Amino acid sequence: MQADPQRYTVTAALPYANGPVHIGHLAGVYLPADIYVRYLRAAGRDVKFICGSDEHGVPITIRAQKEGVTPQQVVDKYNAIIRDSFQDFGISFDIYSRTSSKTHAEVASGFFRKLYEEGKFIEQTSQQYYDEKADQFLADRYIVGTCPNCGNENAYGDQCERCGSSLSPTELINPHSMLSGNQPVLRETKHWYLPLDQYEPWLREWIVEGHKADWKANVYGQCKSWIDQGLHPRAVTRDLDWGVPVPVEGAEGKVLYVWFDAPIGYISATKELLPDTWETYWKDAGTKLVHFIGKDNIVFHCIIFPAMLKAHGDYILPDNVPANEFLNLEGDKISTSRNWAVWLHEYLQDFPGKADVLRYVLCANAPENKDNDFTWKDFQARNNNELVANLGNFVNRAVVLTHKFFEGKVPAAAELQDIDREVLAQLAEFPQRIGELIENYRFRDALNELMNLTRAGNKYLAETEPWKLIKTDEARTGTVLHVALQLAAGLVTLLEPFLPTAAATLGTMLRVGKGSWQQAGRADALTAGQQIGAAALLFDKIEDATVEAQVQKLLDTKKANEMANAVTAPAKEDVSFEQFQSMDLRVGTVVAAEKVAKTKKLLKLTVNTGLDERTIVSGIAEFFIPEALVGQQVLVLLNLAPREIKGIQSQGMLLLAEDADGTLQLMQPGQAVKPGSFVA
Ligand code: B3M
Ligand code: ZN
Repeated sequence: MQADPQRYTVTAALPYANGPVHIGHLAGVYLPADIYVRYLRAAGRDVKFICGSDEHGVPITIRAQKEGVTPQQVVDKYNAIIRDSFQDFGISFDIYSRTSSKTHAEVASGFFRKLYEEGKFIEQTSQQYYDEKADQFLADRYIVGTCPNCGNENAYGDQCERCGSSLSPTELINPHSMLSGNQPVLRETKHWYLPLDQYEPWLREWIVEGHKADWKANVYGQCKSWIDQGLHPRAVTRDLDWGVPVPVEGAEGKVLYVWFDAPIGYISATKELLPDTWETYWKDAGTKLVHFIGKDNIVFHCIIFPAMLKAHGDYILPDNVPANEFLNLEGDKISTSRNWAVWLHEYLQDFPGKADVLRYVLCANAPENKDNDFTWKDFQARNNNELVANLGNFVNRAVVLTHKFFEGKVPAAAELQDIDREVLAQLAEFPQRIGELIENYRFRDALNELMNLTRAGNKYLAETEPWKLIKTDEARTGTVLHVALQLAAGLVTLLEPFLPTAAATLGTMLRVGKGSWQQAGRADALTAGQQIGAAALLFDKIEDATVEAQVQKLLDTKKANEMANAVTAPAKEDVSFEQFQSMDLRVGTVVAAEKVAKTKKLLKLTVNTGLDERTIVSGIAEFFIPEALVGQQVLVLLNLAPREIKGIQSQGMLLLAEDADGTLQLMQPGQAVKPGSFVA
């Protein structure tokens, strides 16, 4: 680990501009990166926080095809949505760029050309699937066929989503092109490969030996297992018409592989931000480079990109790559295609002004070392019990009592007692303690420590009871509130990396700006006699109904997915016309209905069939209120042999439509007809 760097380059994975961002992205990558950077800034370090949209590659062209628009339209749309979401959640990038920028095309092609000219690539021809009708080579994702392992007929050329096995396109049985539906043919094509095998000894030394101690166990473990399995040359170009064109002769119709150009996007974005000094942030050994990513990006950032940087020769290597595990949602894997996600832009529509609450919950429950689960119940509990009852309550009591007893002026501290000194001593320790945790990428623990500080503040107030003390000892009450206010003022700085909006509101309340991290423990931000601002609530309670509505939204999603995926049952065998005619199907009218005692599903109906009034027992109790059925017309199979159900003679059967999710509806004539009319 680089000990005392002169400056930091901090990057966060470039999200594909093919969809909005959700809580999993925020929790796994952008929030920890933002906390880290905000902390470094407060500690007075020189840091640049770099991100942007990843706008190339097959994910974009597939989305374009699905939406019936051009790739450019796709990236324009989602780049704007993603950029706004990050801004709304206070992710404080110094630049949020795009890999479709002109600078990026120049930097990425320059990078490729240097490696090409220095003979760092190997050229190889191979057979790849070609769609003769669409007149193009097919990326893996554009080929569907039957999975050789599980028989799924919709497996992709790179993966079967049903059984999870990874595939190559030629393994698919009966492959066809997603573009034309045609059977693709194999054609020869030439590509450039980065010979990762040549970098294996160096990677082993750099990672396996060099970063065993300071990289997170999940990151280190993945890298080691990749290296142990042996590395192979990897193609860095593709046959595609969307991307950075391969800048050499004889490469018409080819672009840089998206995972070649995207990480270079970090460099181009820095160049856009700092046209004159960007090189110090990428080439000077005094710079500490840190990549925040999700776990599915580890090999690209720890093996392939470093090998590219090494091959190039001018660049520094990452000091750390703090990748997180995944966040699940209500027990299920977050999934864009199943719409199983809390989308950041939708969250803010439902919880306006509550970006900090989500930041808090996602950090407190971050999937730092294992996959974690986000639930709305936990969200509510953390807001109500931790933000409102702990943090908000402490600050509010200090500020309100100061207004009540001292006209909103910071009271002077008289002689300090042990209890005052203890709480101030705690405050003094916190900046360093929290700072160290942040520098070690332990954001959950850091936030937990911060909450320990506000817990200590609450305990202090509960023990000193200034609201009672005022009746007997005004000077002592002043001291207590002085101490409490200094603690609150320290929080303005310490809270800021985690909850920037709350920190700013608190700063306005106390009329102090955020100070330097190192001085946040000094308890001298406020001077006796200084006027403070009005009390404002930092957080408010989230009601049951509010989170229940969110859970309902997810249940609706689940149901919609089930409906969409439900398979229609296969056709039954033919029946003769006579068989059909033998069934006495008629319209009847319900004249009475009641639940069958001690059953969940059964209703006892009395139906006027035109011939008689008879009893029919039907399993529809979960879907109808008995009273609402009275007067309704129904279709009845009259000559079904009578059966005894729960001791009741049922004479006939109601015809019902059963939806894919099992919901039942009555079959009814479009307009009222005379009971006893035939259904034919
Ligand atoms: N766009 C993959 C992803 O969004 C990819 C990251 C690029 S970082 C250089 O997960
Ligand atoms: Zn399969």
